[in-house]
Amino acid sequence: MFSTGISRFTSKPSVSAAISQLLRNKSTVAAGSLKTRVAELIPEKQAQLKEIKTKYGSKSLGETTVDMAVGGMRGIKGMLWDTSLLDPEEGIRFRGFSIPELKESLPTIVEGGEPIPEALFWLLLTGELPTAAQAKSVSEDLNSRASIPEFVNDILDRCPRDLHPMSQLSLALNALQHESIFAKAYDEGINKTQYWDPVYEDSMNLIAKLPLIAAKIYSNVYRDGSIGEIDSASDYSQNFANLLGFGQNSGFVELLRLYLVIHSDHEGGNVSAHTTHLVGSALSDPYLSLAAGFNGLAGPLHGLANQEVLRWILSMNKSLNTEVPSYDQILSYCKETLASGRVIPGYGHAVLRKTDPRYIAQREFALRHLKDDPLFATVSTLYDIVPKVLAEQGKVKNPWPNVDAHSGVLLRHYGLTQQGFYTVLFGVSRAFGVLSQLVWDRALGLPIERPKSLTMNSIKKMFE
Ligand code: CMX
Repeated sequence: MFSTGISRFTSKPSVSAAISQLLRNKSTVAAGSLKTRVAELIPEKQAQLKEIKTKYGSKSLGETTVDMAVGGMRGIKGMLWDTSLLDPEEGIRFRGFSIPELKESLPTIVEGGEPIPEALFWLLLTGELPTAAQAKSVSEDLNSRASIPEFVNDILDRCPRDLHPMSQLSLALNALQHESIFAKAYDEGINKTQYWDPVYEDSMNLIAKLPLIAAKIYSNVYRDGSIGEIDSASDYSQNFANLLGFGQNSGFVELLRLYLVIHSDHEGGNVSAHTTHLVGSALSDPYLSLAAGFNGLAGPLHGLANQEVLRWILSMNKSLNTEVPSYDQILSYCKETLASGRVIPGYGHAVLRKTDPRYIAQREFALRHLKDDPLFATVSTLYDIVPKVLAEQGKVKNPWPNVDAHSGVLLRHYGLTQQGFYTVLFGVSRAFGVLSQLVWDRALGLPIERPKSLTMNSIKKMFE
């Protein structure tokens, strides 16, 4: 039984009441919830930041060279990002936890199965591992906030089918900004010490609504426009899979849980995270900030690479007229790609200098669940070939695979074959990370971002 899962938007009385409460300088926090825990932690973290500024404010974090300034600010330490940290050799740690450690410690739905993104969200926001009951309370909270206004649905229905799903996602988020509690509270004069509260509310609402928006885009572009319903008793990934029409496939649901966890956060400097943080620093609300971040994620050197990887592999198979190209055939295809001035998608990274642990987590999933898939065989052969080919070029700093080299083959295995949609899935996951940090940006009172730029002449003058 399908329904649109969409309600007509009216300004909810609870929203106005929450804003009035905020204007009276009172938080809208219910006992025992994730929000309570964040509220309890804020004074401690504010004190920590104050101490860092007092003790170390005048210390140098490192040198900035001209190469760094003209080379995409590579390696410049210039941002506070507390939810995760990326080590070039080891890869990502979320609040200190590596991906294998997350798999050991976060609550799961299936015994011994994949961790769930709601649990990771608790960890990202508080730095503390949630109990299964706390993770469930987040699932329930998100389920209760999931409906989307009808006008957003109408906007999506009017999009041409060939408008890229990422553009549709960005459009929907900008329209959904109509619901921003932060924007309304700011209009009505909220005290800056309370900013984090409506940013938290907007962030929860956004994360809750993303599956309905994403599924609507998926169905409009690739199916008949109808989507399933949110089941208040299910977790986020089961609901998202239901909406997409894959909910009956338990393998897909487990994959989605893993996918949503590992794509969520990758410290602050990557394009989607940095953009969300930058735009948010102007006190643009979470809807506008995340939409901006998604526009960056939609670039082929960033999140769109997951679409590009599968497209590139499938076009190789098509040109060779085989499902299982040989080692030599793949080698020549890689060389042709480089000779034609294109990148090999899914390989390389601006910070990592080893195989991405997010790639390894997906490879382990494939070895457990789809080891005989012919496309997985090709992905594995590419892992043997591409690093050597890239290293031979002599200029690529990291020849190893990144997260995007593996996700497509997994999704395709379970029937989600439309590569144009893959970056939308990345976006739904990325929201958990960048919005967690956005709540803290406002709780810590971080200022508007404004680095210094230079002209070519001014650089010359400095050194000549
Ligand atoms: N294929 C071909 N050339 C590559 C390459 C690849 N996979 N990775 C890097 N290079 C090239 C760069 O284009 C650059 O060439 P020029 O000097 O001619 O401009 C040179 O090697 C040096 O680049 P680098 O310092 O090693 O890498 P950057 O930090 O500049 O770029 C990245 C990092 C990810 C953009 C790059 O490796 C790339 O384009 N990879 C392919 C696209 C991709 O998979 N992106 C997804 C990244 C993960 C994510 O954000 O989702």
